[in-house]
Amino acid sequence: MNKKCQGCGTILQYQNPEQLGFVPASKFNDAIYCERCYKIIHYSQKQVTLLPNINNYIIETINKKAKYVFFLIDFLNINTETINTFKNIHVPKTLIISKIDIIPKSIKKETITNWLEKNYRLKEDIIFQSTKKNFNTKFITKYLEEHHLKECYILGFTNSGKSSLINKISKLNNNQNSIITTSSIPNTTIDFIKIPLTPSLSIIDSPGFTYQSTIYQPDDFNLISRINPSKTLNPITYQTKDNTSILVENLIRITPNSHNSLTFYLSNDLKLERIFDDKKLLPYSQLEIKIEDNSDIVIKSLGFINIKKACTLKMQINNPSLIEIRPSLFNRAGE
Ligand SMILES: Nc1nc2c(ncn2[C@@H]2O[C@H](COP(=O)(O)OP(=O)(O)OP(=O)(O)O)[C@@H](O)[C@H]2O)c(=O)[nH]1
Ligand SMILES: [Mg+2]
Repeated sequence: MNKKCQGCGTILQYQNPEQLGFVPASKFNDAIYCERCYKIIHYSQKQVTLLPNINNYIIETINKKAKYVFFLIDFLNINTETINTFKNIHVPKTLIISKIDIIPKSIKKETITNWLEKNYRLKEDIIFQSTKKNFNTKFITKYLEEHHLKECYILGFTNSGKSSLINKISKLNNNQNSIITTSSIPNTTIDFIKIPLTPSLSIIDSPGFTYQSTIYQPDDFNLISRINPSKTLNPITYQTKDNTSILVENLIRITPNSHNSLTFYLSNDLKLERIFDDKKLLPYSQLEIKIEDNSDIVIKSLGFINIKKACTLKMQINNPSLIEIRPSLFNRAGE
């Protein structure tokens, strides 16, 4: 039988250093991890892992095989792409809003749940979880025991925190330290990894779903790690006048056509700047977007911007397909 890497699930091989699963021949017999995982774990090495798009393969496998799925989405990545992927899973499932340590305390969980149910028409159970704060990490094993389930799959887009959560659960159950490789670089987990928790209970990690497109280039490790928030979000509000633009680094420029209030829900490590003239135009075509009262502009793979008043705004971004508009999470009338 093929030997698999414990860190990423891929099949170990010693024939081709350019391909996934490589281990030097001299180390092959004793190897538990592939060279890539070894370098991520011991040297925090960052490298691009380009996987073919296996989103459909994951969905088909799960819909055929799985008895139960926990699907992770973190607060900044709630959008039609992640939610529709959740909806394409046709086995019993729970939605987990992961990394809730990044959600500002002022935003109540019930508000998010109500809004998810209403705006995205979700009927499944929604729970909130943080591996970092050890919040609701026991929920999954408890759920499996109570429902007499022998195993479940943990699914979600890349970087949603699946492997970190499974390592935590494994530590809580059998005091085993991190087995699966985790990192802020996309596509860390390559294939399914089954982790036994007790003789009759297992949890299965999965390769993350990949986004159709992202605001970052796959080798821009600096931006990728800054986009991925490690601390509670500190939303920044700008009151804008005519001709005021807000820049999010050299990624986005946004210019409402009248007085307005814009609140940015993005990683604190991104730099925002208010500018009053046309000097810092970005090298992207200018879009005109009509916004209704109290809407969010979602920028997939980055976060969202709340716009208080109906307006037309100009926006520059490298990839317009990353944008979607939705009724705000903070629309009290809609709760
Ligand atoms: N703030 C915060 N960050 C977290 C939490 N859990 C995981 N992370 C971070 O999120 C990043 C991705 O974590 P992983 O566990 O590797 O994510 P994954 O879903 O397994 O990613 P893939 O294997 O690429 O699909 C890492 O930088 C983690 O440190 C959490 O509860 N809170
Ligand atoms: Mg993983």
